Amino acid sequence: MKPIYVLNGPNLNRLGKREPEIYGTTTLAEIEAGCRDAAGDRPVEFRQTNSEERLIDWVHEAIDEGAGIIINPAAFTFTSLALLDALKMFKGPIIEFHISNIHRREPIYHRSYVSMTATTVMAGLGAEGYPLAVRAMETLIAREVR
Ligand code: DHK
Repeated sequence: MKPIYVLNGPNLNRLGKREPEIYGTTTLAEIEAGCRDAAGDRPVEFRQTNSEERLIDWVHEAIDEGAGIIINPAAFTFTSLALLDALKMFKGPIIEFHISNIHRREPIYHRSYVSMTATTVMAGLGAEGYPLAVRAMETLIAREVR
């Protein structure tokens, strides 16, 4: 069974302490545990980086090895054409995930490059939304949706 890649971008390693009024107090380790629990038998590659290059390298890896990508690109959502170009090459379903509702925040957080290729977008559910994204991904994989 091919793994689901759960990829997290810059500053998300600070979850738990970072702007709790926006991102809550759940840590990335707790989010990872929730994703693995929700995935059941499905293998999960759960990663975080503050590096755009590394994030793109993991998307390339998922192109060859993965069944689906759940990605919280964080600030790269609004800046990286390179990340968009990488995701465009992925043949499986892509869930763009944001802990906060980016559309209810400052205008700089409104225009997502990733949304131009993502299968679907989940935003504003808090950290508790990650396991829901894993379950949603399983249905997208079963339906072979891109
Ligand atoms: C996380 C970030 O780091 C911000 O740059 C995004 C996103 C929102 C989140 O809600 O998970 O704007």
